[in-house]
Amino acid sequence: MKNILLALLIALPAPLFAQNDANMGIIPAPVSVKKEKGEFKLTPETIIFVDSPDSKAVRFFADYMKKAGFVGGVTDINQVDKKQRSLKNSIMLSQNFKGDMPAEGYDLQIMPDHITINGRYSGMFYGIQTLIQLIHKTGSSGYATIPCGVIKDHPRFGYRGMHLDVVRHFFDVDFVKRYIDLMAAYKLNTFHWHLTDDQGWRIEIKKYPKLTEIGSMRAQTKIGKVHGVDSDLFDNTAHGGYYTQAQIAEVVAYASDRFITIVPEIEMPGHSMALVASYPELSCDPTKPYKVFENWGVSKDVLCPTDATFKMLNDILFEVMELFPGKYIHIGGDECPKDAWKKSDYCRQLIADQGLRDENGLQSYFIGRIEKFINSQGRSMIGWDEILEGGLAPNATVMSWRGETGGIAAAQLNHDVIMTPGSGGLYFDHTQSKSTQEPLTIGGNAPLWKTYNYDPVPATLTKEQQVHILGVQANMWTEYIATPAKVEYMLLPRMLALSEVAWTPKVNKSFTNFSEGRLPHHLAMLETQGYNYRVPTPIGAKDTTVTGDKFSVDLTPTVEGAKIYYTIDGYTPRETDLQYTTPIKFTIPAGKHIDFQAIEITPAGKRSIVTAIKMQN
Ligand code: TNX
Repeated sequence: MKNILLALLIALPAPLFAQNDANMGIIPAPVSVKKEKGEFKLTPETIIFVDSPDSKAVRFFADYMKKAGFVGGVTDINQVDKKQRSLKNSIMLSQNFKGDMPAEGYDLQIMPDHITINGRYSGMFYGIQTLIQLIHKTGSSGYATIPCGVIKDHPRFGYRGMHLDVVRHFFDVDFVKRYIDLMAAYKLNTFHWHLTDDQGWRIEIKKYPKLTEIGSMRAQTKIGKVHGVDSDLFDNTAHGGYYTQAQIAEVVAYASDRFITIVPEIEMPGHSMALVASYPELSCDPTKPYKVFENWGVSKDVLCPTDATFKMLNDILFEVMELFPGKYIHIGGDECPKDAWKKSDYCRQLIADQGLRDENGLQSYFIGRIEKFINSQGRSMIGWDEILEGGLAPNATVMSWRGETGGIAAAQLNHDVIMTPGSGGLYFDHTQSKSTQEPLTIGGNAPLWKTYNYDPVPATLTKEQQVHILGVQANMWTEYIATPAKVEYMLLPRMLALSEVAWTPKVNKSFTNFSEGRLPHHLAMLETQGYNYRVPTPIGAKDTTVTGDKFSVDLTPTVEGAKIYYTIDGYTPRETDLQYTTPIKFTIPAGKHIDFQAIEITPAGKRSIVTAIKMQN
């Protein structure tokens, strides 16, 4: 038993920082942490008391502990005779405590002889996530230990989102669940599932089977960048996939068990070439041949605003709403070229009949009609910030992606807003450093510090308008991300920074404490769980040129247990080179230079990019 606990708890030796760190190593940093002396020892005899055995949070914890080798299960405290109750060596999960708690909040008390978590629904779940992060293995006692402290916590924002584009590249149910696991561990609560686009249709719609028969498969895929050197090269390999309704239901339930709501996105009227390829009669020119888009960028083949189109979209949305019980349905609305509408007599007539100004007005008319249907079903609509152009639909929530301008304008119109600007480091398809050693990406630069420092609430808004900022989301567009390993590389560690943006009070944030004090342990834990991630370059190492005759290089690994290797002979460092252990002093003769190059390699063999400090005199 003892050994099982040792082997399976995702525990690593209690790191020094956890003892020193003011946040006890927790990500996202809590609202308040009071460290206490001592530790709780988790033993096979520990009793887990609960007062709501059937709640989702309790079931999650019971399942987690079982997988970790703890066979004791949970005990309903109401079934235990009052006189026989002893809290000694117990963990008490209480949802029926007296008093108020901020939304999604929890209190966690760890004392040497017992632990208590008070929290309701997601609040209890987040208390459990924090507790799991605090479980460490010690060398001496052989049991897992949890450092003592008192934590009071609740999120800054109610909407804490992570998006995944499963169209440009398809990812199967198992991977989507893995992604959801990560979100849950870091207290994100909304999964924006981008299910349809020009390059594919990924959700079974019973009434329109051609959507998946035709629309889920593209014949081939663009190689490299749209405007790259060989911009007319394709891979000659079919790519596709879709989720059956049963699979969707499975993922919705899996997410719900982890207090994650899914926002499904069905793109319209643009980004819908897969739909047009399946049902050409919904385009403005049904005589044209259409195929599922094989290129990246924006296709000009969009939906025509006919009654047939609205009927089919309503039918599709109806099935979508049956599958996804959440409040929000995302209808895209972004990047809709108006070329096809401009050429269409039907559209010209519709603009005149409806008294619209132009094609932008027609886009508003389109979105407005869809919103009416969504609202009639008791749901709310989200759209990308283009839905502001030509007039905003009355109840729409705006997702601001082209900077914050759209979000600010929408909040000033008293509409709800979710901030997700690419300029704020929230486009996780952007590169994580300016080094040419980074893998192919769409471009842009979104280093970890940029994501971390983003603040979703623009100072230009009044207090009343700021209330409309529901929260924040990062987006994972996958044009240039074809594999699960690369999704994880682009996601981690930036998603941990996002989690702190979404959860932690601004005054508690510190990039140095996050990246140097807490992240190294989390990356080591993620590694033991089999996740891929980008190994941040060692602290103190960056591409730079310095001039002078004397230098000292002082580096620290960014992942617990990782090693740094270096060269000074111009060769790329690797594990066969000298290991960096202590600061090194260099003296550079006049007119000479030395290139100090370093690489960090983790216990599992993951490698950072190579950084070079050119020291010249
Ligand atoms: C813009 S964000 C898009 C996506 C692309 C993404 C690439 C948005 C509403 N539209 O279609 O995949 O840029 O970064």
